[in-house]
Amino acid sequence: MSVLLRRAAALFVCLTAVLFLGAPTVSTGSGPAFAADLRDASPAAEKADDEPAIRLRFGDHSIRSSVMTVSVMPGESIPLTVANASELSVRVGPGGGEAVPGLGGQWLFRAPDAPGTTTVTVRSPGRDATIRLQVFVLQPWDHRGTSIDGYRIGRYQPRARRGLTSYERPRGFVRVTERNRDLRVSPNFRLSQFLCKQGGPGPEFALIDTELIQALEAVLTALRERGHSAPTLHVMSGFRTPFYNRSIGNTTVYSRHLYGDAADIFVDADNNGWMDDLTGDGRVTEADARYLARVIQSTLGEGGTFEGGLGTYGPASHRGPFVHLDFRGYPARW
Ligand SMILES: [Ca+2]
Repeated sequence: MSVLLRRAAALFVCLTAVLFLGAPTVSTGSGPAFAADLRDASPAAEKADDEPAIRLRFGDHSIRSSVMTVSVMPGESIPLTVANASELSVRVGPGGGEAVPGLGGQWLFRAPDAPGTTTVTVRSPGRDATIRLQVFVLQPWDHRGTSIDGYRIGRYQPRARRGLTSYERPRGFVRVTERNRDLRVSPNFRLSQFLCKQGGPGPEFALIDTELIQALEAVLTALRERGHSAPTLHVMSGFRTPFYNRSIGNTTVYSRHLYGDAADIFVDADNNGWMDDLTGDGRVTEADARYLARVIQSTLGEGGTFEGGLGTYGPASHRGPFVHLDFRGYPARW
């Protein structure tokens, strides 16, 4: 997102917060009815199996799965709207936070003041639809020092590449615990699939990006439509701390893995730890990675409109072919 867009979004959040001042503080209930919405007329045939019948916006994100993850800062207020349902129930917890109904069918979610994990469940009885948001309340970090609670983070570049907000230093991290590490972050993915490989004896920290997870779900659906019945995608590498990224020999200081919106993936329906033969030619080569990249490209944006990174890699001695996907904010192909 451009700086201008980001400022507009910030202004919107401020204005929304003003609208909500003085609203009653409740965690459940029904929002006011929406005016008729032209977008209601979109054909149902475009919907994927997992796609819910209500269109939920949580801050900047349009939520496209019945289960999705979002990350927020402690105490942060995020506007929440559903464009095509009048009767809504919004439930928060048990990890804390609250949801307040406001004007024009909007709700305002206020995150708990302490880092941790909570949920927001939005239900429309009229449309028989439910969306559950897994909310990670990030542990704030000011980038002084190089570790949090003994977990090595390393250093992020203080200057955002190209001035893009996507390259600004993370405001905080998901604190990974035994309780949340296997949480389902979407219908077909778990938090544990995206954690940094550095591990450690103490607490771990991570970043997980909503748009990345939504894209992986969409790609999985597209693969299934093409007859590849994988239960999930194998994530070879998701989040990496700058410390870990350096330790495995990477010299790039702006890798999208550091920002939590990159994944190195392959299709592994037979679960043998290696890319499947997607092209059906009896061999597993870079052509299979290119097949996957084409599916990703056509799912995320025809004609090169996808504003992210997409690259293929052929097999090496210790691993098979794979595809790198990220949400850097501008198109890059290799
Ligand atoms: Ca092949």
